[in-house]
Amino acid sequence: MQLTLALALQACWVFISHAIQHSPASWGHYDVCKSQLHTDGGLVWYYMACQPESTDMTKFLRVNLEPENITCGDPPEIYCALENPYMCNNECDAETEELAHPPELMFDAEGRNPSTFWQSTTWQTYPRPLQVNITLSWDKTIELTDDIVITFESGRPEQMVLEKSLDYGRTWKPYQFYATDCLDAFTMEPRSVREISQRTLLDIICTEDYSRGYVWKYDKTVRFEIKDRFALFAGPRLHNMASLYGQLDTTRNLRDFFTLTDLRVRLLRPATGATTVDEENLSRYFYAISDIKIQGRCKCNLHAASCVFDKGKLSCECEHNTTGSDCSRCKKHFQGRAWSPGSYLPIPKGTANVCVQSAPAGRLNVSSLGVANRNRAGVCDDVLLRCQNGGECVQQQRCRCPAGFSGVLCESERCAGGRSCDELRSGRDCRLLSSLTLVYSLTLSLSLSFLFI
Ligand SMILES: [Ca+2]
Repeated sequence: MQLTLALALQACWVFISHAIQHSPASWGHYDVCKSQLHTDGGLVWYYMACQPESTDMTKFLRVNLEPENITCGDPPEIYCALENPYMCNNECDAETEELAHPPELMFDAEGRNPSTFWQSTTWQTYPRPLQVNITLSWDKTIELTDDIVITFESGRPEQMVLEKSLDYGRTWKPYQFYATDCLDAFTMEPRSVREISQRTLLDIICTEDYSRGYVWKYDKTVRFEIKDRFALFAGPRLHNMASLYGQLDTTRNLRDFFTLTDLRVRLLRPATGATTVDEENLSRYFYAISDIKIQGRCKCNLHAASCVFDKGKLSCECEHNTTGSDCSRCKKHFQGRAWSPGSYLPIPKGTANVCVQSAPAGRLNVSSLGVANRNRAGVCDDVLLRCQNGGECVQQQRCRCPAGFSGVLCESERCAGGRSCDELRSGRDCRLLSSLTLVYSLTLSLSLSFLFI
């Protein structure tokens, strides 16, 4: 009996999953991103924020160095160790593959020994500063999802700024300052990311954590801490991403903080390992970087689950009737109301904010459109997202459905005796529908909770 019950339960479950998969109308206008998972109970849909997966963004960038001729090896040079001016066994020659250190070696696969690295010319122009800008461009807005980690093969710079651009390199803002002495270098009090709170998350700080001298020569990395900032909302182990997503949904400055089109590493003063520069041995001073890690995703305004790299350019595969490389506008003929980003929180808490079909000329009057545009798109309204079958839209947040109808927009008919009308029509016998609805609701809740773990 129990086996029969389980089999019937599973059959209904598969049928319901199938119905959901093939009937977008089940969710009305809320065809948010979802993925199918196999569980002990059968196939299950997990609903999630509509955004591409986080990935290694260094595969898609273009790198540009200033000054142009700052990479070593033309003409060939000999370098000495910072710690010992008489240990000069580092040779750079751009014409010889084994001795060349071009910029792309900052982004190749690491893990080999010795590591591969980009290297600058030496500080032969001293006392003029040895400064290098490394600009990384995506030609696309992206969002950071993990710490930026720069690994130096040379000593870490004594002064450095990480900057970002949101407008393809036209204007720049600092992300973080790095110095052995923040007051001296940038007239800023030294701070650490550990001192940042929810209230001060957007502060731009100068840190001395990553600029110590050569005595700590095994400290090779410089970080920009993304996860520590996420943790202020999502908890130390990022277990409460729903809290972070809730904040991102409502706080534009916070969203923009992690968003960029370009990054710029400004190397302002190389490691000297001392308070004075040894002018007799300037070939001890240079920059060398073996690896830069940048984890992120395409910014698609929560209207795309994937992003493609085609002909050297990233672009979102827009859903919800949106278009553009960031899905930042409605498609032609789908401008029935103002474009809005989707929400991080999936249904039932969030909304996909789909672009809706433009009404035929004359159907809408200016004042009703004005109302629709002023209000952020909700679940329902009286213009284009009407509750169906006599349902009443309550504060644009939900449809109050009349008896006999259910669904986000009251679009589904509820049949007598607890049986689904669709099933009655299709001739399937699923007497356990009411229990299944409960199971389904529970599973969906669990799915949603699972997503945020
Ligand atoms: Ca490398």
